[in-house]
Amino acid sequence: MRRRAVLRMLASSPVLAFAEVAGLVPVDNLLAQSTAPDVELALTAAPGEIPLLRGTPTHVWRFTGQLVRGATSTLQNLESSFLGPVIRLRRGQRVRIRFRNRLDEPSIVHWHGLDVPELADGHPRFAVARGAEYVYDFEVTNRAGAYWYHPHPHMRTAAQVYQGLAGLLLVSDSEEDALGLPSGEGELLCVLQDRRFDSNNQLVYASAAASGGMRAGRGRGRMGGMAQMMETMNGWLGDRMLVNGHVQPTVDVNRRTYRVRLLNASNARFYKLAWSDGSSMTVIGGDGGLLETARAQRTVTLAPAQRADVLLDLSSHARGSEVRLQSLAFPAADVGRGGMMGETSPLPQGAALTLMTLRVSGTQGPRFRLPDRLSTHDFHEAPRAPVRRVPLTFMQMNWFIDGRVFDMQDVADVETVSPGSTHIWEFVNQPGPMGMAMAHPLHLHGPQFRVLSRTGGMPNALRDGIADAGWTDTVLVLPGETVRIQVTFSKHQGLYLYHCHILEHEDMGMMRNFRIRS
Ligand SMILES: [Cu+2]
Repeated sequence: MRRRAVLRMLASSPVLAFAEVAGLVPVDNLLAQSTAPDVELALTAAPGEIPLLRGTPTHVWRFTGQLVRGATSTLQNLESSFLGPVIRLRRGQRVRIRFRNRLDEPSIVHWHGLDVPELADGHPRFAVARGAEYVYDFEVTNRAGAYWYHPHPHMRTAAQVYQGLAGLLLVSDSEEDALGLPSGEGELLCVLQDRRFDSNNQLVYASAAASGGMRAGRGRGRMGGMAQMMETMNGWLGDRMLVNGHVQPTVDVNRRTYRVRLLNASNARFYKLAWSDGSSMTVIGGDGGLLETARAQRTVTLAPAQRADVLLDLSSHARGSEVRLQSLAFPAADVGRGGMMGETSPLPQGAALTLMTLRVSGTQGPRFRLPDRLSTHDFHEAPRAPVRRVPLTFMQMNWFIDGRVFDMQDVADVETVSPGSTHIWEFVNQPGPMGMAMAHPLHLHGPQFRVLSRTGGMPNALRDGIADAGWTDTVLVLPGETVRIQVTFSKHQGLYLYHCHILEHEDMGMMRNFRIRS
């Protein structure tokens, strides 16, 4: 038997899965006997401290990485940031990641956007306790693109990400190499987040007080329980903007073309991104890598978990000029809300924001000439694929997917599909009894999918910035809209998740399993 086949067999064995979860068998040792990975990392989640604001350092939870095997360029630490290291992988690499949990609560890591075997996907039922490890083995089959990683434990995803646990995972391949896109200093990685701080520079998060999850005395809100509940229902918003873990940074740039790789790693905030000088948002890629051709957009709408790959040409900008990355104002109602109470967050959805400032120096750098064609997509519409209608609703003070909420093991018949099968899922964002609805970014674990159509809904300021042009893993469904996606499910069998990526919604149960089974 070939070594790869042995690995697959081991990885899909239910006995091994149980043993691994129960910590009975050193699974990694078993696997190590059958094959050696191209890249091996250790990734540890632990409490830490970061000087974020003037004065007292901020307590955070953070991933730190160690390279065990592979090129030194695999891990890139972001300078004095709470974010995890940027993990750079190549398509085709076999990867082993040893996750070590040093938090006082269970956790597990999900590789957002990657199509990996069930045991490597980070389902909450695989969460490990403090002191325990979980070993991931997978092969990178995704196209080049900006993916990311974050915890996925039951009902604690929002709090753990908010405390700082997230990082970029960049995949490259030969198709992307051939373009010669700006790299090195010509590549600006921008992880967008919002946070709220107390007067002692500590993170404030609502449900921490309710669940007791955050360490005593740290970052507790002082609001009433009802207000906190409403905020959680609508998604927790911060009032300070962070890029790569820095509060509204100013970055010195040269007169050249930049590849700006944007990730919205906020729990709940939506961005309507634009450059302050009116420069075009030249979009070359989204969640699932490069588009076939570039698109010039005035704005880019980025819902939680979504990515955008954008070119910015500063080659003719004047020395000393500044370009700010902004989120333009839009009506809060365009995101919507689930509660009946008024706005309680200090900086509502749709407030005009400055995320970072680029300060142009006199140094001239290379200008990138955009090719007519960026990449080739192997996509064909499947008009005869089965259609599943998936209503998104607000009832009984909770968010539902097709009338159900999350249950660790539960899968409905309509949520069971065969490996490699193609389906059309139609997300219908139905206003509730009081007309209440919210924009939900729906994420499917596993392969990237395509948006076929977007209909209905009221005029919405966020719609202009939605491209629906390429491969995606998180589709924004605005209030009142019906969005059809075509998805070809993974060849890997097992239990996977689909959920809203407003992390408070996910933790409230706006998440379901789907099962891939032949
Ligand atoms: Cu949602």
